[in-house]
Amino acid sequence: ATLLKGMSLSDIMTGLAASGKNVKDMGAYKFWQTQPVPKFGEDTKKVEEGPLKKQTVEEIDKEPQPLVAGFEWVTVDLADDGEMKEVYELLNGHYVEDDEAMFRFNYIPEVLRWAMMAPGWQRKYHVGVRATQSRKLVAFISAVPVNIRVRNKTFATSEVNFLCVHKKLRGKRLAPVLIKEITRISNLDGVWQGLYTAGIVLPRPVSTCRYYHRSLNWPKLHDCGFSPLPANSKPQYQIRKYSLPDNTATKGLRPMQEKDVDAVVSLLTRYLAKYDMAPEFTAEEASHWFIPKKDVKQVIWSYVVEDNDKKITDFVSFFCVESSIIKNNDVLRVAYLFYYASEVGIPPNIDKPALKTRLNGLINDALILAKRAKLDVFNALSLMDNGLFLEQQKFGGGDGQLHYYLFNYRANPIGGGVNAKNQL
Ligand code: MYA
Repeated sequence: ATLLKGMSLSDIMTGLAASGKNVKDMGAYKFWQTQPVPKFGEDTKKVEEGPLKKQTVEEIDKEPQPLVAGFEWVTVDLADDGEMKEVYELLNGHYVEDDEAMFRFNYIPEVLRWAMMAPGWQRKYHVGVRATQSRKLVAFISAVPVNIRVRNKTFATSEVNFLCVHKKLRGKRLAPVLIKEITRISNLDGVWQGLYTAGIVLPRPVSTCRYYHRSLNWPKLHDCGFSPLPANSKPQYQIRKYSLPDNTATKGLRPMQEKDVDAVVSLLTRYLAKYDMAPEFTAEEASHWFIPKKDVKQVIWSYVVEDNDKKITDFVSFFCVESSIIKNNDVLRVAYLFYYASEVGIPPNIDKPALKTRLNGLINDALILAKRAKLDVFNALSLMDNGLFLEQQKFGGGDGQLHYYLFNYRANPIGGGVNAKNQL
């Protein structure tokens, strides 16, 4: 999973992946068929949206399920540098890889702190499994609270991320036990819905996006095998194609500061209103997710455009997650487009040509700023209004997909063409 992104539909989403290459027959999902999630093949007509299963806190087990002999549950203290290092090392060695095992996410402690210690975080949601004898951390799962709006209903969720089982313990059905434990902990807090993303197909995505990539440092991407040299091209043509100006062009663009938080929340809330699924940000959350922490390695970059009347008219943000290049011990510094908004794109008065021009300007500036921050490639998904700039900004379609899931919530598909209201 990647972090919660601009989780919203657009007119360019690729549709549901119910026929994707790695879909199993429903009966083969031995665990997922027991869980409150929609199944493949059901609900082909429009459904009433809402929870699938209703329970009360009294019905929930007060203790975790026992683990197999030799292993025990722990809560991990991410405020402790030693324990943070253990989580970092588990993920660095065993977390998500691409299909060809060339790259593996390298979530550094600064990013893990940003992702898992967001407003409302609680230590009990940082769940680990240790080998009783050696004390080694061998599995992990986490969640943070997120309020999510699906069409006109907003509800509390646990956003689950960083599910990881040590390579030597794979295939032993430990993942379902971790998922049930994070569900139990959420339920005891009165949280009944979950939100998560994964590269694999599970029953059943509410939406599916494709990854797009824009080179910032073509020679490095070529050397590590990320970007092939196209037929009939030469390295210098690729370098020229992806070259960028030294300076940004949008008048009034500057780094977002704490004093901008309320204006950004207002702008973003009004902008996200056009999508069928989006998180709701409080000022505290916006400050956490968008403003870089002092004195630590920067993980988030956020910019606003301030006009002559000191009004904030636009916002754009991206974050960095490294990937280890497995063959040579180097890392790729990967930018991910995060949230953005513009006054010209707010319903019901969207000026689509003006929005297209504005977003192309803002994203081009984001590319320049990411390059200046020494990031190697800029990723974006097929969501929000990204279709208005991906091609013009020289993003190319990747082979990765990201599936979005809701736990214990029945929802109609969110994606292009499904609901005319979603189309710009
Ligand atoms: S997505 C990132 C997941 N992590 C990785 O891909 C890292 C590398 N891989 C591993 O560490 C392991 O392969 C994992 C599976 C841990 C993924 N999401 O224990 P097993 C099902 C959900 O024998 P292992 C992220 O972090 C699989 O279909 N289920 O398998 C978001 C099968 O079930 P079924 C998954 O390979 C996580 C069962 O597990 C995933 O040893 C959101 C096999 O178990 C997956 N990514 O371990 C979790 N991968 O038989 C759900 C496999 O039915 C949260 N499986 O096919 C739900 C909401 C909960 C909160 C609710 C609040 C109310």
